[in-house]
Amino acid sequence: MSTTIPETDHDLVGGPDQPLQVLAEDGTRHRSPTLDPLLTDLDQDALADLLADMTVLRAIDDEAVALQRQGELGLWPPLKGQEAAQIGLSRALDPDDFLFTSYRENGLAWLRGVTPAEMLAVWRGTALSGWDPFARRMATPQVVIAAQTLHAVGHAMATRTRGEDGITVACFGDGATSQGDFAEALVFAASFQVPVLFFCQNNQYAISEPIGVQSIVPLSHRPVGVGIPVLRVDGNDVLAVRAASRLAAQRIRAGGGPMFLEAVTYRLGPHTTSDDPTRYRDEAELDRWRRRDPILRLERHLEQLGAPVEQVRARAAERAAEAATALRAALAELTPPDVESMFRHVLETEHPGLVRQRDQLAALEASLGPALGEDS
Ligand SMILES: Cc1ncc(C[n+]2csc(CCOP(=O)(O)OP(=O)(O)O)c2C)c(N)n1
Repeated sequence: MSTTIPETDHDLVGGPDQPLQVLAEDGTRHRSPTLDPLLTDLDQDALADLLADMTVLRAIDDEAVALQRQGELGLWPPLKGQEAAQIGLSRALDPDDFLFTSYRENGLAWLRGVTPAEMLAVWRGTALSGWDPFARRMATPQVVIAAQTLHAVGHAMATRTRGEDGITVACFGDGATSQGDFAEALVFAASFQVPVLFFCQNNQYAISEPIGVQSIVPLSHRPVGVGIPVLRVDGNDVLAVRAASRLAAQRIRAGGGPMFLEAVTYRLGPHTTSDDPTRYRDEAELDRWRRRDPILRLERHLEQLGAPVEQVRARAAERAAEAATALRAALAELTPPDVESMFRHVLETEHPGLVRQRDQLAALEASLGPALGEDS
């Protein structure tokens, strides 16, 4: 039996599901009765800062891709195109708020003060986990798709029980919404009115699976079914994401229960540096989304405001170059761990199976003699 795959990509074409937008593609400012009241604090300098933030994220991402191509990193999941979503969310949160993310939110990690060495360690293979989650108020990247949505709900329940301030945010992609973990997290959050924000960066693909195959309705329709209110926002519009994230965070902080925010965006690069996106999407689609580039859009807006855009761009480029240099320099701090350490933090008490594996590995290593490239 053959089935028809729906063609829709639920993008920005209008209709009742049109995402909230403040900046049009050409940089023109729309009136948004929902979002405008949350943007009154933004003067030209604040807009220039947002532009610089996005430029920095793009630079660290480009640099990390280059490092991977030069053999310095094993893998990298590019965030290019998703800068507005990550900056918009980040700039709406309080330092106490706690984030649970997947592997693509390296921009959020950067803004949480994760150091370049901490960020690169996992991708270089010198650490099993990158940083102290409590110091950064951000768990280390989750690779098991959607698992962090459950962790976030549990964390949010715990903070409420302990009477702590701060909301919990679960960040994930469109593909994660197809997982059972996500459905369980939604139900639990709704039933117990948990102070959690579900933040979905819908970048249109779960590796090669387009959104039209994953869901025949916008993803933001799903939480409504369990009683979680939603916002759907243009994820390439940094002002809209910032305002919508603030709105959601305020509501959750005030005891309003969970919320779901879908940021409709696009991954301009490959899924990871091991992926070849030309096998599953065409140039025309890419061009369409390049025109919606979040950085260009804010630049155009600044131009329309009569801001000194050349100067703003130059300052942003300076910060971006510093960040990229810091990233490359961090490689020097990353030394291979002692191999035996991978057995150390798995279980609290020693387990015979693990001890056997550790001894087998030690025997294998000893039988191989000095490692390749080492002076004998
Ligand atoms: C439970 C589980 N199933 C499958 C995979 C393999 N996998 C890795 S990334 C990915 C796609 C995730 O897509 P999405 O949630 O949209 O996030 P994005 O990578 O687009 O940011 C899949 C299926 C996995 N890591 N975990």
